[in-house]
Amino acid sequence: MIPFDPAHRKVYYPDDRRFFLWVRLSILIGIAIALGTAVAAAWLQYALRGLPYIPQVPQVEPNNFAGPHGFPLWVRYSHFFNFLFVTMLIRSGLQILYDHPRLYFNDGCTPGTEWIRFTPLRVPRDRLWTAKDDNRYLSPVVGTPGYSHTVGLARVWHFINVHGFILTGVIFISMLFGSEQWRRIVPTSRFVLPQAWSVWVHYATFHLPPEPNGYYGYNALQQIAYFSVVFIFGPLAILTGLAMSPALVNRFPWYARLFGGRQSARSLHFLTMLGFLAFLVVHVTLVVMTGFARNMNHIVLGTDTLGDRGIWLGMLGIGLVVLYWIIAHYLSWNYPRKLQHALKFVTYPMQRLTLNRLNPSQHYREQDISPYFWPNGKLPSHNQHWNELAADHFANYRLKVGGLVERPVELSLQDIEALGLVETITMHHCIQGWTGIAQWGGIPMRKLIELVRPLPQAKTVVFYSYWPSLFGDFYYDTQSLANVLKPECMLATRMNGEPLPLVYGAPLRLRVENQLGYKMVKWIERIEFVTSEKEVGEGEGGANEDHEYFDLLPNI
Ligand SMILES: Nc1nc2c(c(=O)[nH]1)N[C@H]1C(S)=C(S)[C@@H](COP(=O)(O)O)O[C@H]1N2
Ligand SMILES: [Mo]
Repeated sequence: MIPFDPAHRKVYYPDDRRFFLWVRLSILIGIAIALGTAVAAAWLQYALRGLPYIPQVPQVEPNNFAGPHGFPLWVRYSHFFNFLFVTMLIRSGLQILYDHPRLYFNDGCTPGTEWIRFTPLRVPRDRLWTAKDDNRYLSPVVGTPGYSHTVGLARVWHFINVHGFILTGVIFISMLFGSEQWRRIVPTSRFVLPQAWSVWVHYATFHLPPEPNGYYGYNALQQIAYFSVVFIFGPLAILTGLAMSPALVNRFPWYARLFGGRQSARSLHFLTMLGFLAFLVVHVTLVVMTGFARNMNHIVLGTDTLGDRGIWLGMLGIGLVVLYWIIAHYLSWNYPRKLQHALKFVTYPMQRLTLNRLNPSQHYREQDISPYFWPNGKLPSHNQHWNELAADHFANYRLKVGGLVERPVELSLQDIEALGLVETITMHHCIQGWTGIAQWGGIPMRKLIELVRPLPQAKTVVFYSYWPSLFGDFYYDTQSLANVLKPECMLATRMNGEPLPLVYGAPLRLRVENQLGYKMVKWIERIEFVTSEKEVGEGEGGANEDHEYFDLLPNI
């Protein structure tokens, strides 16, 4: 247990740390029916006709076996690194999931419509319940970095490790097709399905099918399982992961629809993870049951021998993976700032070349507007000045715009709207994982920039809020001048055709559609043009970047 001071303890180690899992009944019934049918069919066949015949794999003579066999060095290393990266992706992924512990198939994330939930709490409707209130604690034994409100660092591990995962996959698949090894896992025989069924009948009725020596070949079900993991789960995890990028989805909304929507993509991403986990459990069980020492020698040493060296070296490998989890936990809690910067180093060059260049262009229709929209951030209701302004509907509000500009201004809400009110219907992506579609009315940031004329050295725009963030400092965030000049970046005064509600940021909030929600400051008090985000706060680019290690450039 990390020694937290009381303020941090409240955030990272809350009193309510209960584990809870709820799954929609219809989904449980669906799974039970599907599994039950497959098992029942197997038993029926066994009862009526006995165990189906599975052709013996020809007894292999190692010296004259013609097909691809054995486990070359690259297979063994890919196997190890894949295990290392996948487990870290699962651990950090669970931590991200626990920041919004509900999964949906609708993009509005309406409470009560989730199909699975990892929180015992129902969303109260009689008081303000923000998405951050809904966050759950995850034990560091299961998640990286563990505890609660650690999505910033969880993303660091997720996005750094995904590079390793993809690289391993690319090397493995290239080598697979660069050699004859692909024949081992790509089903080419038309008998593979019926044979896989026969193997299933064996397993489902608690029989072991005649076991081929894995050094030379696999049984049909095994081949299909390996094929699925490599060619279906892997790519699906990557593609559904991409479907959660605000920059990508706001440029190409059809991409998320390929998966049935943005939340459906998030659900599929989770289900793919379950697929990997289920595979892992079955795979390890069968490795142990069908000749543990020999199987371990295959994959660890690359030999078809019977000694126990493979077991010991394999255990050492697993130990290294666990050590990696422990080191990740240690680094997260001792060098979080360094990790945050490491992510910049790893992902920003690519983001700048690709995702960050995409111009938001969403065209949702009015009927797409979400019936519910999760609020986030605490209302500035303890700020006397804001309260007074709110009391007469912000008639006395003056937005102050200054810093490195030729013409500092103070603008009332009418002045702002007079710059040319426009409306867009867009999808909001919160770092926690939830989304919502709403119509926003306001003025493009471009208009304000034309009015105040930033000096040439002004490269960054700072938005200050009336109210503190999670740890008590004032909420602010920054944008590059280049990004606020993109289409659909606006200062919003209206939501869904009404003046901006208090909860959603009245009198004024930012909308930047190609990035995550925390960049969109609500309850804006003033705007300042500066040379760099380094001059403000702790210099990371915003309150969340300073204190929660979120990224400066969240296109993903
Ligand atoms: N001032 C301020 N602005 C803020 C926040 C906050 O805590 N304080 N939270 C941010 C986050 S994390 C999100 S997701 C969006 C939520 O906007 P919504 O309440 O309209 O959904 O506001 C952003 N702007
Ligand atoms: Mo957010």
